[in-house]
Amino acid sequence: MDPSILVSRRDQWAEVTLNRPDRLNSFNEDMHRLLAAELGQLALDTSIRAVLLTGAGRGFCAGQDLADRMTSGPAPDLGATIGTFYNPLIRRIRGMRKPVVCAVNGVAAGAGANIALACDIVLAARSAKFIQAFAKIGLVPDSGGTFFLPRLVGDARGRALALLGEPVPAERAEAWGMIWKAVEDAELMTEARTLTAELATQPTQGLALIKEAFNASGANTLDTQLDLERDLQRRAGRTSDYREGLRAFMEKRPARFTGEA
Ligand code: T3D
Repeated sequence: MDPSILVSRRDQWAEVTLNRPDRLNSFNEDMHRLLAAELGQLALDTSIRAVLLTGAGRGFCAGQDLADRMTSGPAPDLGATIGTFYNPLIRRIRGMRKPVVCAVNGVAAGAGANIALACDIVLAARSAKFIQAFAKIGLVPDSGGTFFLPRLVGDARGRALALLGEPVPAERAEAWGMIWKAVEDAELMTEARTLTAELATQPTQGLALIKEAFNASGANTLDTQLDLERDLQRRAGRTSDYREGLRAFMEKRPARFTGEA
């Protein structure tokens, strides 16, 4: 049987594919464990400077595999799976000290939608759609949905999407600021790979500090955020990539960033 997570290492970046296409890449425990292990390795691997996440087949991810929840016994503790698998996944993506690009190749539903929204830059095929499917089965948006949605699209839209479970087509997701860009289906992977490869040549430490600033911004006051920016800039200013960026600018040549601290 094919592994439920595929990892392909390219030139300084890696492509991670959710690979249970017959179930629209919905998550079971095995897939969670594999993804956690692979992302953990990629996070530590300094030769990998950007990560692309996508799905195999016609969908990106339909969230939890609901077939695994059909039991005749006592109700499973969903809080336990959220705490064990989904929350660490979202923290892993947000906390990864390199950019994570998501190529949403088809429907992204339930936790699948919010895993996409947790990524740093989201591209979606024009035919893709985002569905907060939780309410339709009596659940609550998880995997950061109630955090990301109001911040990305505002409370009115976020709330309605969560309560109604209405699909948001990729073009509307772009227009609402939920994602970076909707692209032609046939161009999605080329565009996503080009973007990820480009990010992998950039000042990786500086990009990690930018992530850190944005991650903290939602909970900070302006004063706290200004102080954080000062501290992060101090760290950025000590990197070799900053020195290279300066030199390249002055010498009117393209910078050669190494991504080293
Ligand atoms: O449980 C916990 O641990 C708590 C955590 C929860 C996190 C969550 O994500 S809860 C939300 C779970 N997801 C959903 O509720 C979405 C369910 N799926 C759908 O609503 C629809 O499938 C889609 C809107 C995503 C796509 O619709 P469509 O018409 O394009 O495809 P389809 O025919 O419904 O699905 C294709 C196949 O995938 C189908 O199997 P079949 O009939 O060909 O054998 C379908 O059953 C299967 N599939 C789709 N989603 C899931 C799934 N199988 C298991 N689990 C799924 N989530």
